[in-house]
Amino acid sequence: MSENKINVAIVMGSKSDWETMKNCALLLKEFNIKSEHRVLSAHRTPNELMTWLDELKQRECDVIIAAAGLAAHLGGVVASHSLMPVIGVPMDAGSLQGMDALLSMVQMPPGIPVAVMGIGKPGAINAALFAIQILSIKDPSLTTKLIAYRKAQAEKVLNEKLD
Ligand code: RP5
Repeated sequence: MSENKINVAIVMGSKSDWETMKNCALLLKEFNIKSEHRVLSAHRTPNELMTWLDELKQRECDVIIAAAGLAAHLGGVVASHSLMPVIGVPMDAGSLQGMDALLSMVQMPPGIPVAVMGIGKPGAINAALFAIQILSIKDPSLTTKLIAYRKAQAEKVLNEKLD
């Protein structure tokens, strides 16, 4: 196994996406997942993106989470250059409230899949959970943690007090 192995890599198109994607990184941390996050853009830094993807292959990364707004090509470009499962998170970054990014990400041509989550924070949280569920196929300790997470979530809903 590679010395620098990570399980999940988060890439986002701009620093302005970080406020939303922090929710994803925090959840991965809560589950003790080895991860890293980078700002790299399919449009603004295409060469550096390719170099980083090559590094991820060497480091035997398992899953990539790609977040971008506007004409969001990041998830698709990452998926086209790798065989790692790619989870896309559309960012609410412009006048179309993320619908532009959602459609850009989800309408992939057949042959290059991207697993697209919802727009913004809910998508960021679900991207982390989906990545953990993928990793749990080979790591039963993560399944145990996911069961506990869902139990805590259900208890919170059931104990909700209304005014
Ligand atoms: C996308 O453009 C980024 O992912 C971001 O969501 C959006 C706006 O980027 P900035 O102009 O804030 O850098 O590429």
